[in-house]
Amino acid sequence: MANNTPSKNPLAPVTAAVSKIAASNVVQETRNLLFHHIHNTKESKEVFADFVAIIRSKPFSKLSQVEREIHRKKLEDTCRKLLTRLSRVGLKYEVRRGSEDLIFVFILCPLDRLKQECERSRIHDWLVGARIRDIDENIDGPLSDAERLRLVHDIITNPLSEGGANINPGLSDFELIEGFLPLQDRSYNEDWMIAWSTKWMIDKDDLLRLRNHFGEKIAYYFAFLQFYCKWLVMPAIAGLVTYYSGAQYSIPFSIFTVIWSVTFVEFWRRKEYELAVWWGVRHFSRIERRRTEFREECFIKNPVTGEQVPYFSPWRRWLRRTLAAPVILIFSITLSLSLLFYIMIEVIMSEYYSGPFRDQLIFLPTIIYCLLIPTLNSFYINVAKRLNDYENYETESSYEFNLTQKICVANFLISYLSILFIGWIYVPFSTEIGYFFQELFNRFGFSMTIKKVGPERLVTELKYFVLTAQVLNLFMELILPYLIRFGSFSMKRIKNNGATKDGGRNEDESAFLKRVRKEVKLPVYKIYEDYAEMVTQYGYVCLFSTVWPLTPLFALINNWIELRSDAIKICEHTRRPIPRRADSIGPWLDNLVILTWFSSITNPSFIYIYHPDNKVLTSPLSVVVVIALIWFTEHIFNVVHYVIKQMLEALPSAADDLVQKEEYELKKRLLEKAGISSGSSHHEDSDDESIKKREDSEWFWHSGHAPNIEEALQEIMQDKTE
Ligand SMILES: [Ca+2]
Repeated sequence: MANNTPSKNPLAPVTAAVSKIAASNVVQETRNLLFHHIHNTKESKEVFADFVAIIRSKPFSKLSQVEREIHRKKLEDTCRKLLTRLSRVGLKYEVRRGSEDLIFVFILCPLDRLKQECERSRIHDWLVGARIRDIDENIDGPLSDAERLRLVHDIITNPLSEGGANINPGLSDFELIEGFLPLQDRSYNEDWMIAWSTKWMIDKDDLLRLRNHFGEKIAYYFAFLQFYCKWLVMPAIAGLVTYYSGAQYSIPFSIFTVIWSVTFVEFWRRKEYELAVWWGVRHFSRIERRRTEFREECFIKNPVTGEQVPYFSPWRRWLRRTLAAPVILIFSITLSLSLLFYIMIEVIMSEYYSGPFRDQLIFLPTIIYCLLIPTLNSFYINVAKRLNDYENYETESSYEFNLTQKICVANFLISYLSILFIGWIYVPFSTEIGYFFQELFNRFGFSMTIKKVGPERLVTELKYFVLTAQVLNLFMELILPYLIRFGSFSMKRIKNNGATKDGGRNEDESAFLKRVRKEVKLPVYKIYEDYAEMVTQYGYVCLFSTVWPLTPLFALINNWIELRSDAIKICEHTRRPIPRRADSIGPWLDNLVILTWFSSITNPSFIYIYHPDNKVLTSPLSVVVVIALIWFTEHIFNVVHYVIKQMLEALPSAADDLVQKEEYELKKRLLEKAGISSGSSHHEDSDDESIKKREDSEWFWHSGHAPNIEEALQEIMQDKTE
């Protein structure tokens, strides 16, 4: 297949030279140059493909004759366009019918094309200052799985002007394409799960392996989880000691919690930067590509590169953001009121009400909660998405950042509001609230009893939230997917009466297609949910540990399991994520900072209200006193935060050394290149796993030429409904 990449590349002169070299080499030569491989003697018929494009059609048997023709035409157009674009950028493809409503287009990037893209991407990164190592660094060595997939995904989705095929699932011409799916690497997954379930701690090398396989974005999540888990050991021990010493609302433990939170966040900031340097993604945000959904106002000249780039005025974006603010505010108020309404009903039913139907009415609050809160929340998430789309962000990370911040408002309200309400208002003013309801009930002729509510009510509420949240999450992530799959499997069995057509030309292919179908059925991995779970839990630890000192211990136990169960989730219960780069945990760091700041308010406030030696809250004046004290501690917190930050900055970091070393090496190598020394920078021979797999699956791919588009279409367009 020809390697005719469109030449409107911004780096045209450089890449043109590169592609000339690449084009002159036959696949075999490049392969020897680029990757050193060992023949795999073991007979294996696994197909090696970079991606599967999933095209979902409507089931033909359910359409009328006319609709069928229209849909068939649309399907054919999509496929034809897809295959044309793929072959134009030099990718190989094979088309198979997956099932009645699925078409699979398997995509493989020839090695020479991969090398070409690798160089293009490296040069680009290097020019804009994202990488500081040499541009041909690593090119002689094997590419990591994550890098290979990312590059191929770039070729598929990059705009035509940048040498890509500009295929974006779900948009205009490619509406019927559901997405691109990298296939799970079963041997890697198996090794991963065995490794992590047989050791106590995840080390640096484990994370590197993870990053090489799934990309930095996923690796950052696990790095954060591991780091957080390690840090929880300290408060867990302190909490355990406090709990068994019998001290209630312990002041030392409370101060410890706040200082621990600040230190944790600042240390993570440092760690995050070290990882970015170590993984070579520092300054990645500078080179992030534009979102396909981004709509420009006009084109302007980039002051650095001199290229014409699409532009959207930041002022206009700010205006749009200000429009979003009242919407978010109104929703927050509605959600808060609904939550308060629910809590009040719950309190009345469980503690005051003693009239008729009490046994039945006790379930009323749960029913209200289940009907109201998830509905409101999903409605809000939809609105937030629309608002965020409207704000028209240029890069994926800025889009994600703003969406996360919007959604987190709701998340935090749902997670913390009821605990705060019970701790700050309900328990301290229980007598007043009790009299109010007694009067109200009497007016309607119901009877009720007033109970004095003690601080244990707050502890019960917190325990309920912390423990149920953890058990529920584990169930949802680990057990529910099995149940759903088992359920749908048996349903299918009953429906099909055991007969499933596997398709495929031979046994190996049938088995392969069966496996692909299975992976396509799985949901897409949403990293957002995993982060939200962890950050919410961090909130419970730093905001409410004073109330129940065992909170960090339970968080620690949960997270140790979480590290493993999330690994299983990615391997077994979701599609393999497309590797993405990242240089931090993004918006979540800011959420950690906000929660930490908030902990400087909640911790002292609970001490003032509940400490056994303190009897302040007896008059309205005491409320003023509490607020004044909180204001005071909050200021102390800011000073402490500043000091810790300064101290950390003064400490030398391993990352700084690494950056300096890289800069030094780079200069040295550039000098060598300039002819001062021979540039013998070839890496050690290494066998690349993916090369072996690639060769073993050659039977699947048409040799030399890709199948003719018409020929390929024939394969899938035959009506298999009869
Ligand atoms: Ca999780």
